[in-house]
Parts: sequence; C-alpha cells; structure tokens
Amino acid sequence: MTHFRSGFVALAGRPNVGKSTLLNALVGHKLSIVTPRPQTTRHRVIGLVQLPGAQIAFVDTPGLHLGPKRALNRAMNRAASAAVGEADLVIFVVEALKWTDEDEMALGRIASAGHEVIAVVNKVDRVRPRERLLPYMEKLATRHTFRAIVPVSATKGDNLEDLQRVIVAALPAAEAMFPLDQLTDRSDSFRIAEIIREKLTLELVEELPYGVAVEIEQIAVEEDGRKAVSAVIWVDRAGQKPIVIGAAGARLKRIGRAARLELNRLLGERFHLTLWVKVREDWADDARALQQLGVE
Ligand SMILES: Nc1nc2c(ncn2[C@@H]2O[C@H](COP(=O)(O)OP(=O)(O)O)[C@@H](O)[C@H]2O)c(=O)[nH]1
Ligand SMILES: [Mg+2]
Repeated sequence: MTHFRSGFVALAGRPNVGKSTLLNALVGHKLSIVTPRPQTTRHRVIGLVQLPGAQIAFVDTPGLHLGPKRALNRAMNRAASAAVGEADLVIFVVEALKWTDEDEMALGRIASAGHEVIAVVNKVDRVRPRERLLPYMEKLATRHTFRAIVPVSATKGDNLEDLQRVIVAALPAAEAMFPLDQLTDRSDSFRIAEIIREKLTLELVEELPYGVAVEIEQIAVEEDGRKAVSAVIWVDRAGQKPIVIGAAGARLKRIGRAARLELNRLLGERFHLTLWVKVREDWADDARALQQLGVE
C-alpha cells in the first residue's frame, strides 16, 4: 500500500535567484510577486500543489541577505530562517553559473537547520552551451550533501516535472495538512496589496526607495458588482511622495491601471482601485509599523 505524502517545502536562497518565479511555476498560479529587483518578497507565501498521492505546501521566502541594517531587513531574514526551520524539506535555489557571498551565507543558514536539501540551479535558459553547467554543478555538490541537484528554468518551465518528482519522493508519509482544493494560505486582500506593490516596483525600477509598503484600507462591492479597493502606498520620506505620484498623477495612474488589469485576470473579478500615497517617516525601521503592515 502506498501512503499519502505531504509536507512543507521551503524555497530559500539569496535575493533575486528566482524563488518566487519558481513557486508560481510549480503551483501554476501567480501567488508571489516577481520583479527584477532584489528583496521584492517580504512575506512567507504558501502555494499548494495537489496531486493524487501527495500535497506539497511550497513556502516562498524573502531572500536571505547580508548587511541587513534596518528592522525590515532583519524581519525578512528572520521570516526566511523561520520558514526554513519549520520545513520538512528545503529547496536551495541558486542562479546558474553564479556563486556569491550571499549564496554562501544562505546555504550556511539552510544547512544549520538540519533538514534535507535539494539544490535547484535556476535560470539555465541563459546558459549556452549547456555543458557549461556541469563544472558548476560539480562544484555545488562539494558545498553540501544535497539530496539532489536539479537544473531548471522557472520562466521557461524546463525540468519542473523532474523537480516535482524528486520533491514528492523526499516528502514524509503524512495526511494532507490543507483542504484538497486550497491554493494558498493568503487572503485576497494580501494578494491585492502585493500586486499593487509589484506594479509600483516595476514602474519605479530605477528610483524606487525600498521603503514602500501597501496597505489595503477597504474593500467594498459596488452596485455594478465591481470590487472597490482603497489602498495606501506608504513611503518613508516626504520627498518620495511626488516620485510615486508622478507629473500630474500620471505615474500613480499607470500603477493603478496595471494593477487593476492584472487583478481582474488573476482573481476573475472586476476591480476598481483608489490609491493614496502617504508618508510615514522611517516605517522600515519601526517594528510597530512593520507589524501593522503585516511584515512578520
Ligand atoms: N532568465 C531567467 N530569469 C528568471 C528565471 N527565474 C526568475 N528569473 C528572473 O529573475 C528575477 C528575480 O526573480 P524572483 O522570482 O523575483 O526572484 P526571488 O527574489 O528569488 O524571488 C526576475 O526578473 C525574474 O523574471 C529563469 O528561469 N530564467
Ligand atoms: Mg521572491
């Protein structure tokens, strides 16, 4: 008799290696936001993969990073370490052909949690010819006793089935931990705030201060059935407010439009967004403000 398998699988590693892209690709839904900018993910996000014989609870984590100066950085590293500590299995994500001090630190933290670790070498679509991966993977194998090393491309979807098979085989025999039709642990209101933050980050890729956060103030249903969302974009210095708003409000309008279109598509409802930009000095250094904004 075969037993049902289930467990928490943390996706961990330094910022920008593609952990969130991988979570979305494995789950088949956009649950975690993705931008070219490091430190985009601030929260733990669970995405569930439901299989006939298994339930995988993937946990996306903020990137483990060095030189954390602010309360926000410390909270992000803490959230990532906690998720690794509580996992049944850890996926250590690296970027093909790259190895940095932050990868080293991240692997150290992950190894010290004492769980089995699968290394995923992501972004292999960038490697030509593919043979260039072999010495990189051999070197990686000397850094830790990984259960497996799996090269993938999260954006192209290459080799994800193999990865899933290796993961399922490493899960403990256990009953499902979540309902069999559940997709994520996060509420719609969290997903709405995150999509707004993603569009903001993409729009301000050059000049974006790290100190922006999005808070949903209210969600109401309008007479025509649209969901009316009012959200505050918090910036941590007064000088950043005009940057986010843009000339004659044009930039804020673009952010709102991009977020609305994606939310309509992702959540299958029609949205109406009202965005406010407000200043809360140094919120990223303020533990109470962080808690209010849901950064654990
Ligand atoms: N070429 C390529 N880019 C990728 C791949 N996976 C992620 N990226 C890009 O890497 C950047 C960081 O991705 P993200 O998922 O936010 O990384 P995270 O910080 O580890 O969560 C984004 O610009 C992604 O589009 C991949 O398989 N191939
Ligand atoms: Mg991420």
